[in-house]
This record gives sequence, C-alpha cells and structure tokens, in this order.
Amino acid sequence: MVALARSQAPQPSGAEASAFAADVLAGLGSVPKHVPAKYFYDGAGSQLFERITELAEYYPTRCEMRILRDHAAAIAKLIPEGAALVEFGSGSNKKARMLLAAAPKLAAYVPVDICGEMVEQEAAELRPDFQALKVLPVMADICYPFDLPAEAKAAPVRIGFFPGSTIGNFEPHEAAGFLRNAARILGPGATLIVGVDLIKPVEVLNAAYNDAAGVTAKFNLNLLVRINRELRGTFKLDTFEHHAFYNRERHRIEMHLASLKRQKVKVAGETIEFRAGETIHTENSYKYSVESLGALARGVGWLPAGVWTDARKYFSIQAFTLADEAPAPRAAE
Ligand code: AVI
Repeated sequence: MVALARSQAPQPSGAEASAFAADVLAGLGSVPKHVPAKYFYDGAGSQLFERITELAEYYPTRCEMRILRDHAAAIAKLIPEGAALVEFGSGSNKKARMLLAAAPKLAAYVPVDICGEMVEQEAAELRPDFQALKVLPVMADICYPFDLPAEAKAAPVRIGFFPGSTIGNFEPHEAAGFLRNAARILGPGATLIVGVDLIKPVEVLNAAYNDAAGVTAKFNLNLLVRINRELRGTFKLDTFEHHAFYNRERHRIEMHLASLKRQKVKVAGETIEFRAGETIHTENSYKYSVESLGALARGVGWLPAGVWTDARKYFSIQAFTLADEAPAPRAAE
C-alpha cells in the first residue's frame, strides 16, 4: 500500500495511468485476485469516502475529531516552540487545523501528499488563518524517503502527524516500513502523532463497513467503474457485490468484490475469468490495540509517549518519540 491520495483527482498522468494498468492486471492475474486500495481514490471515490466519514455507522472520523477536540492542548504539549509539524498524507487539513490552533508556537507546517494540486490548494486555504506559520507543502509519496524543505530541516525538532488510521490500510510490515521511513525523515528527537482505529466488538466494525445506505458498497464498486473508464474494462456492476467482514484472526476488516456468476471480463485488452463467488480483495483495514501498535513502533525505534482515546475506546491518538541521538547504523546483513 502506498499513500492514499484522497484528492479531487485531476486526470492521471501517463506514468500514473500505466502504473494503474500494471497493478490492476497483475492483481487480477493473481490468486486470490486483488487490487491495491489506493486506487479507490479517483474524484468519485474521494467524494464517496467523504460521505463515508459522515455516516452514522462509520465512527472513526467522528471519534478522532472528538479526541483532537478534547485533548488538543495535551497533545500540543508534545510540540516544542519553533518545531515543524509534518503531516503525512495530508489530504484535507481539517484535523491539522485543530493541532495548529493548539500549538501557536509552531514555526512551520509541512503538509505532504501524493497529489501536488491538492496539497498546494489546502496550503493556500490555511495561510490566511495562520499568518505567523510557514506553510510549506510537499508533493511526495509518504511511503518512500522524501526531502523536507530547508526551513523544516532547520527547525530544532520535527513532529510527524499521521491521522485517519490510514496506517491501518497498510499491511503490518508496510506499517513498520512507514514508521521507519518517518523516523529517517523526521530525524533525532522527533515525535510522531498517529490516529489509529482500535479493536472493538465485531458488530460495530461490521456495521461501519456495511452501512445501511450502501455508500461503502458504492465506494467499493467505484473501483470497477474506474477500471472500466480508465482501462477499457467491461465489468458489469450488477454482477459484482460488496462484501466486507471482520477477520478476527488477522484483526482486520476485509473488503472484497464478489462475482455473482461465472463470467469473463476484459481489462486493457486482457481477458480475466471469474468463478461464481470468486472475489477481488480490494482493501484491508487493520485494527490495533494500544499495545500492538506500541510493539510495532518500538520494533523500529519509536518509544510510546502518550495515548488518548474517546470514551468508548473506539479510536486512539498515539504519540511516539525517537531518541535524541541519531540511531546507530545497522550492521551489514
Ligand atoms: C482511509 N481508511 C482509513 C478507511 C478505513 O476505514 O480503512 C477507508 C475505508 N474503507 C471503507 N470505508 C472506509
């Protein structure tokens, strides 16, 4: 999984379009069939995701906003004067605004997103409201090393912010890779503030991904609409069905698109065969405990520094810090 670009998607560039084609053909040619969840977020998919965040059943966004509202002052105590706040996969700046308001002595805010247009636009909207703050947008894929602007590098310390439980859409080894990469980018003495969805009763989880209004189903099926439009796909939408369920062993919601019959579909000139009931696995959304995320973070050098939850303990904001000195270089393997 790579950065989720929840943008008002502009047209994909040639390179993006061919990566999409290659990933879809490789995924549909595998057993079991799968397509990376990052491809949900074209223009329509981003709008559907915004609608999901407002659904009665989808608690994560509301819980995280509530935690930020209730604990912004305590969280902001982790942000020293003159620091730079780096938001990974910033998308909309709704959540960052709450932190920025609580930490007026921040010197710089660096929203990082794979969608350059979106990140520039959000930065422009933020500047008038935070005039003393340097807003320095960066277009980058947060899963790979990227360079921070000089002013952020020059700050005495950098604070990472990764809200939304996007970390849950990574496989655990990818989440560890992200945390390792964030440590390298933020540098010694850094703090990382992460929004993480927690393990909870299975009925609550299943309802959140199977809303009564069918918005999540539409969001899932929109992937086929996108493949039809961008890759000359011939998916018939009424022959596929949204399936989402909590996998207790792996602590994750799985989303799939199930073929309702045996059929052949064309994508970018290739023929893909489906058995009746066969699925395309489209997303995993891992749920953590405070301890399990702490263990993952500790494994790559981050030390737990604070946890805030909502009253029902549905969602958490967790903070981690890095030692002040640079980590010892790893021995050659
Ligand atoms: C973006 N991400 C954290 C959402 C989630 O809950 O895993 C994406 C989503 N998929 C279905 N509903 C929402």
